[in-house]
Amino acid sequence: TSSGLGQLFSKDTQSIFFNFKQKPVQRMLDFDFLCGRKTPSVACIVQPGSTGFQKLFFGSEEIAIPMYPSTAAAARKHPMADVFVNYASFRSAFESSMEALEQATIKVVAVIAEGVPEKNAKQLIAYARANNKVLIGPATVGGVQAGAFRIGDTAGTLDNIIACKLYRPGSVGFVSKSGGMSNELYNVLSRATDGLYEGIAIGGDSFPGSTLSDHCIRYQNIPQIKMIVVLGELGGQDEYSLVDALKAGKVTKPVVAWVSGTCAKLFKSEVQFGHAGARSGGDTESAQAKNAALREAGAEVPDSFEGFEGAIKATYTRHVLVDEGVITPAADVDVPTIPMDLDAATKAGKVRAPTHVVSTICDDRGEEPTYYGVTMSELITSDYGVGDVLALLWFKRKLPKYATKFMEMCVMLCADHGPCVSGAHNAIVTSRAGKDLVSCLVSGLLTIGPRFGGAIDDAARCFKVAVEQGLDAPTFVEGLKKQGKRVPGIGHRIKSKDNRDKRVELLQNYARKFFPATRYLAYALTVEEYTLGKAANLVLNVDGCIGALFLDLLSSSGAFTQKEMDDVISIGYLNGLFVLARSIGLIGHALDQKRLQARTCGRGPRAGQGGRGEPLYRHPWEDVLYTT
Ligand code: Q5B
Repeated sequence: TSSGLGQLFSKDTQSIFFNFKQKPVQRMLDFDFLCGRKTPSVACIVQPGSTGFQKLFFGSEEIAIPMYPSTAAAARKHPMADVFVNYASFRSAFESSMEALEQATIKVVAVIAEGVPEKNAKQLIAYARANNKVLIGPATVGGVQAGAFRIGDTAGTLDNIIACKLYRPGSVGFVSKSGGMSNELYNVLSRATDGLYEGIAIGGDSFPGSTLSDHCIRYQNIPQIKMIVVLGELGGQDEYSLVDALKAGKVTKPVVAWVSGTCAKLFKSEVQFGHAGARSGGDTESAQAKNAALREAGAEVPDSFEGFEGAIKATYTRHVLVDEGVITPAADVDVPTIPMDLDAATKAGKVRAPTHVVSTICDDRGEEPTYYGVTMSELITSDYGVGDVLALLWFKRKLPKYATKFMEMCVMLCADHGPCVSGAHNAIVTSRAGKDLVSCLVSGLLTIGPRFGGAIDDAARCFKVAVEQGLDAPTFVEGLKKQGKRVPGIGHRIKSKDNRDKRVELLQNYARKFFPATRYLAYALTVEEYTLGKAANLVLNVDGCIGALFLDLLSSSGAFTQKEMDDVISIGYLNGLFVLARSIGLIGHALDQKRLQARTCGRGPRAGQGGRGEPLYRHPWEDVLYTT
């Protein structure tokens, strides 16, 4: 048993923290700093499947705490860390605690999870006792040695810790079942005595890893503890082991005790309080019976919880300790100020910091995300389409249905134009090089530019200026020629006067039917008429058509001011339509290559390339003119 044990913790104690939770680890480190510890009390973190480190604060300094995938690895690297703080869920608390108990270097295991099956708790208890280890919990907040070491969230906020003077040791050993009530009692002890030396919450389960008497007997062995305070509760028989220890003289230091739950007698039927073990059972399990037994065994037991503080104070001062010189009350020390986390300080209105990012198009913080104020539910129930989403996220407004339908048409018609265009070719070559989908997509997208697919914005810019300046087509085209520039939106590698681009025809027809005006399109067609006089392939291409029609949409829909229209064109929104659309096709081409089964290629079987999909692409020598 742990009865032969004394101190569990010191100012040098280090722990292994299982299942990283940022807040409790940071709280342990903040406590360290408050106590003036030189080393952090968390030596490392165990996070199954992870390695590396976690960044946390030790005072105002940022430190990196190493992370290991298993407790065995952590214990090997940190043999001095003899406390295991287990924040695993109730589902994995048993396995992880057992693994910790099996490590020779780990002496104390605190299991925070509630709801650990009693069968598993009993196995852990049996193993711990057989191996002279201390198990705290399950269902515990943990424990604290004032001025030295804190388990997880024990004792609550830093304000509470400072108010209760837990940053320096007092003379009282405290043990309770409840973690929440421990906080209350640390407060009481700071008022009624020179404060806590060590406090343990054994947890509220029916089978706690260590018992009230285990810790009282341990406190008997710790010279700095001059008196013991115990807070039990109804249910179970644990308090009777303390009665026995008192009667057997194993605990001779003054004990002030109270067993809460006396009100259970007022209920006609059995009652269960917050803890799994806190239910009124047989008579001996009642708070009244246990209080009487403790009183009879020599503990100081008040008549009610209200009298508890008075009883503690009386024992501390008059009856036993200060008056008889057993205790020289602990002197107070200055506590360092722990810098507040920026988050907390901001929430409390104590600091203001400029934001680094501004976002005006969406919000994902509320109950449901919104696109420019429109909730996901509205998007779905009101039959919005991709064009409406583009209107909200790109143009920050709702647009009429004919406009959003037009954008959807652009996306649909530009989604693909065969495997031979530069974007698709790149995606195919990349896919055949065994690269991942995103690499294939990106390599294809990177070909989009002034020659391929990315001429929409420039076409819109040029047609806009030409119309605003009243330039006729010849002046416009020849003006660009003088500058050595091609007309954006004009010309195609395979389309021509006699082989028209169906996409351009479909878009024009739609706009003529639904747009309030199509004067920019009309202008672009005069340009086409002129350039076709030079060469048959100098047609208005899909980029030029979309550019001209978007000018019509912006200027005639009534949804944009002149300034907004100017912004859309000068910023360059419109190539986005081609990028978005062609991503669909590029992904298709990349997947297509990967899906194709291994086959025999021109130069014999595809040996040594492994896996499915088309083989690595190599351009044929015959197709290269070597001129070196
Ligand atoms: N010339 C598109 O040229 C292409 C001229 C011109 C004045 C022009 C060319 C061009 C402007 C950019 C543009 C979007 C490179 C095209 C698209 C998406 C796609 C693609 C697909 C899909 C084709 C021959 C003679 C030369 C040139 C002159 C050519 N264009 N003059 N203005 N715009 N257009 N891009 O056929 O005197 O002999 O020196 O840059 O709008 O990308 O399907 O493939 O969906 O994926 O290679 O539809 O037009 O002609 O370069 O041999 O030039 O015509 O100056 O004159 P070509 P080149 P000269 S849509």
